[in-house]
Amino acid sequence: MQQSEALKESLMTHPCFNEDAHKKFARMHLPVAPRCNIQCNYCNRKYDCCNESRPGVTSEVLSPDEAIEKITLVKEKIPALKVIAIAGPGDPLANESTFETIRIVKDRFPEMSLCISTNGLRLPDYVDELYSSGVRFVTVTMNGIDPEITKDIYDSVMWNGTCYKGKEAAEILLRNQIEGIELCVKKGMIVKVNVVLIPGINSEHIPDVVKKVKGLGVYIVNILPLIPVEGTKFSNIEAPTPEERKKLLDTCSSDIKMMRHCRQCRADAIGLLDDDRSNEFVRTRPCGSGCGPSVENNPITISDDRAKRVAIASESGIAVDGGFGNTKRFVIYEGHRIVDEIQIDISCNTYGQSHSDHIREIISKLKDCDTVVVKEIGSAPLNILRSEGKRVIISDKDIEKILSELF
Ligand code: CLF
Ligand code: SF4
Repeated sequence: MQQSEALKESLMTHPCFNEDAHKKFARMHLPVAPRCNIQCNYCNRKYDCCNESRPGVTSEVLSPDEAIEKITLVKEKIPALKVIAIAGPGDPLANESTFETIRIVKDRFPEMSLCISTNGLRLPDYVDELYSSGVRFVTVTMNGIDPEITKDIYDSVMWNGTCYKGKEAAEILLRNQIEGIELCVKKGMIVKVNVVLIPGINSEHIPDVVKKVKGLGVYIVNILPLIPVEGTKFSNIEAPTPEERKKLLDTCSSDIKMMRHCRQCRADAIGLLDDDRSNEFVRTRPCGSGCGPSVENNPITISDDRAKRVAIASESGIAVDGGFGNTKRFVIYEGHRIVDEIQIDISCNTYGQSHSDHIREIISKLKDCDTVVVKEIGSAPLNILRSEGKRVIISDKDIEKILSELF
């Protein structure tokens, strides 16, 4: 379908789809989509760290209302803001909050271009809704067009309530990616395909992917180098060299426009591609991985009613020494008295879906507690606990000190 004049204009100011725009115009990612419906073997969203910059990482997960509020703040400080995007930290189309958010953005900020980055699994189901909510830019991450190859890239695909593995999983994903791209193109949306270059797995196959997506009407292709991330199946694969990537980009550029200026940004990136300003706008900055000085010390008010039943993450029993997602136990206090102990099985705490299940299980085990004290906590559980009215104290002090301050 022909691009409308308005869409051509939006293309002029999109920093990713148009290289000339990336030094002048800014984008803002809204991290409203924590869940994912597939597990890629290179993805680990467990490490929710403000010091790390790569897709899937965010310093906080926002509710749609919080995201909208943040746009107003960012717009004031960054007048070059032209694109509002949802790119995780999970898959936008696996999260209802994505749709709620984009509907409000379209209404409140009609001057912004809307952009979505997805694995494509649910794309055929949502093309109409995305279009009617104003989304005109869609990125699909598609790492291959041969399920024999991609079965080694995806650990699992959750489809219609069933968890598929191996070639069957790869086939379902591919079928939906292709159908979704075709539907987007038919609607007149501009589609980019991201391909993660994984040495020894899909390097030789990428030129075929590029030819195929060109035939589907894709506008531009972005070949991203694998980032080997701790805790993933691909953590031991070496990242491709810049030369390897450049060679592929050069080979494929005879077929289609190639993106060469991608910065592999975070799910909460804000600003010009070369000048990420997300740190300026983070309200809380807790780190789930335990790295860096990210402990947030909440002031403790004596005689707070909520401090009746206090769960303290502590293995030593002396100090707060456990992170929310990796402690083996919470000791439960009422006043200075230990009244219970909650053991946490951390053997199933890997990454992706099982990590999310683990976090949900801990939250449910703490449902009777009014206050939770941990050494560190990721923003997703922090937000949930706070939304349940619990007080969360992040501290590494001795337990006695914490209790004296509380009671
Ligand atoms: Fe974000 Fe992606 Fe939209 Fe750009 S990023 S959703 S298309 S507004 Fe851009 Fe960042 Fe590369 Fe993505 S530099 S990771 S390509
Ligand atoms: Fe889901 Fe894969 Fe994206 Fe991770 S990289 S959020 S597993 S689609």
